Amino acid sequence: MKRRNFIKKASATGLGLVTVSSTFISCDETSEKKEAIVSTAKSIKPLVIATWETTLAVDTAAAVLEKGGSALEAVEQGCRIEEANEKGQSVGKGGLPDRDGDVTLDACIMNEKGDYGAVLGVKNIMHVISVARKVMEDTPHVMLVGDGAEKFAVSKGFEPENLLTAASKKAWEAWKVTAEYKPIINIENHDTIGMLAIDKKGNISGACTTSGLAYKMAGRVGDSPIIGGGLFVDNEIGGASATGLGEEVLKTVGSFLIVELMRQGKSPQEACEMAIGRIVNKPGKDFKNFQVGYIAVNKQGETGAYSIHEWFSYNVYKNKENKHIQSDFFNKA
Ligand code: SD4
Repeated sequence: MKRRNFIKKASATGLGLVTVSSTFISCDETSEKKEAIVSTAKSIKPLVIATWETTLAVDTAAAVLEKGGSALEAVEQGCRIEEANEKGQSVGKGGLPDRDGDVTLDACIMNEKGDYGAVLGVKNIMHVISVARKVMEDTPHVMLVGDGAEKFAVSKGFEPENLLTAASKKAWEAWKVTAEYKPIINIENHDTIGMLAIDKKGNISGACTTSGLAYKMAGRVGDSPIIGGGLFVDNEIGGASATGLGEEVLKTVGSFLIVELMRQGKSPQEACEMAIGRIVNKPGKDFKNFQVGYIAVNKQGETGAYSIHEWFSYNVYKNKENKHIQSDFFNKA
């Protein structure tokens, strides 16, 4: 979308955007003049959207925003709730392990400046979302993997601990009886949390954290910690996050695709639907046996979500209300 149209559209939504000359704010490819968009603080209502039924996580993030905290702080604090929730077997402590019985976590975070940090395949550290933030803020890098990420976390004061709970160990032992793995809808007990927030200043940030697919091959990494795959944020346009079979999200660079479609003028809902379309419309794609779900938000605070199958839901905090919503989905057959 052209900058001028975007400004017009934003003004029509009552966000009270103003333009000022600036040299430090980016402009679209065609504009000769550099223009900045500054949101007037009064007009912005904080917003949070997160995958699955993550009510407490969303409430936690919303509380940060209502107190005037940043979107970045909100998504980190929100994701930490799920990482500490041992009952959620796809995130943090209590996550289902890989085939070898090791719980390995992936996470990433992206701020309103377009900075990004991620950790991949980390053992023994529960709050990997916070480690990802440290990678972003305290290193010249964007990704740390495996032992290096764990060492870095420990150097930053994170306490190593065993993440395999008795319940997850029991589930893994039951799985080992047949040791058959194929990605079947919901076998992963999906509850990877992807979260996007807009703070009172109008800034957008996002975060995503997961233990990945249950009983994955050792070393396997999915979409969740990969920029543009499980998460992407562009503070001038919006953000998107993914859950489900990471291989399919990665092959279509799903979250980046959604943000780019919004840049071209699609609503968050239309963009999520088109990104699911990219997956299911590939020739011969047997999408009946796997799930992918997307959430998105744009700069105007409009939200969208879509999945291949039903069994996808999300939470939205808007106008001081936190609602759990069943996503619309593609495969209605
Ligand atoms: C992955 N997308 O590792 C993650 C899995 C997931 O809920 O979303 N689980 O592929």
